[in-house]
Amino acid sequence: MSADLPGFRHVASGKVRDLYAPDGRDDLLLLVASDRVSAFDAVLPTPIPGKGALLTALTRWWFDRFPEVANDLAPDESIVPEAVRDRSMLVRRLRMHPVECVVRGVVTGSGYQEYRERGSISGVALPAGLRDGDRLPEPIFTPAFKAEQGDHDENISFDRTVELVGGETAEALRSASLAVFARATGIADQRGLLLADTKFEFGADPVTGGPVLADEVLTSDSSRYWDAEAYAEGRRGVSFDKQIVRDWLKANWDMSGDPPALPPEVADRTAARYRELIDRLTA
Ligand code: PZK
Repeated sequence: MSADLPGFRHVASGKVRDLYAPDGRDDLLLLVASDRVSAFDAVLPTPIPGKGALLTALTRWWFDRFPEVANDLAPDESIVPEAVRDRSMLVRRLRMHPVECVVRGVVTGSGYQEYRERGSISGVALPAGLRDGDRLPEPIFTPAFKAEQGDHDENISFDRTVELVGGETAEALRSASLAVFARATGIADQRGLLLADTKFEFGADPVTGGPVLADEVLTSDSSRYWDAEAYAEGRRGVSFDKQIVRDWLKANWDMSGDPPALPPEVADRTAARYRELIDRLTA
C-alpha cells in the first residue's frame, strides 16, 4: 500500500495518505498523499490519477493565502524524494492537539444528524427549523475528538475542548479556525464555490506554544465544497469531486464486503472533477 522511499521510514497510513519519517531526523515528517480515494468508509481499489498531487497543491495554495497564520511546512524540502515530490509535504513534527477543529457554515452530514437529535452541534445552540444543507446564521466552531483509526470522530463541546487542551489553547484554536474559515469562504465564494464546512488540525509551536496549522488544509478530502450555482438551484449536498464515485457506488455496490473497481470512465471523470476544483479556486 505505501511504497518504500529511500532515506525514509514508513510511520503510519491513513485511508488515503501515508506518513514517513526521514532517517536520522526526529523533528520532521513527510506526509504523502496517494491517488487512493475513499467513499462510504471504504478505500476503492481504483486510484484517481493525479488526486494526491492536486490535494497537495491545494493545501500549499491555501497556506500561501494565509501568510500570517503559522503552518507546519518545513523551511527546506530539498530532502524530499523525487518520486513523491508533487504529492508530499515535508513538515515540522509538532505536538498535535487531539482535537479536530471543525468549522461549519452549513448544517449537513453528522452535524445535521446531531442538530436533529439535540437542536445543537458540539453544544452550540442553533435556531429551530434548519433543513439539511441550510446555511447557518454564522459559521460555528464544532470541535471533535480524534477517534482511533477506523472509528468516527466524536463531536465535543467547547468546555470539553478546554479540558483537553487548556483554556488559552482552546480559545486560540477556535479563533484561528473561524478566522481562516471566514477568509477561505470569501475566496471560494468569488469562484462560485460554497465552502460548506472544513476540518483543521493544529499542533503546538515548539517555542511559543501557539497554534500551528498542520496537515491537509481546505482540501476536498477535509472539506465540503459545493458548486454555488447547483446549490442555488436546490441541488444541495452534492460534493464537488466525489459525487461521481458515490453515485456510481450506490448503483453498483451493496456496501458490504470489498468495494468494486471503478470503470476507467468513472475514474477519469472523477479526476477531471478534482482538477476542476483546483482550477476554479486558483484561476
Ligand atoms: C501528523 N497526521 C495525519 C497524515 C497519515 C496520518 N506536523 C505534524 N506533526 C506531527 N504529526 C503530524 C503532523 C502533520 N501534519 C499528521 N498524523 C500525524 C496523517 C498523513 C498520513 F497516516
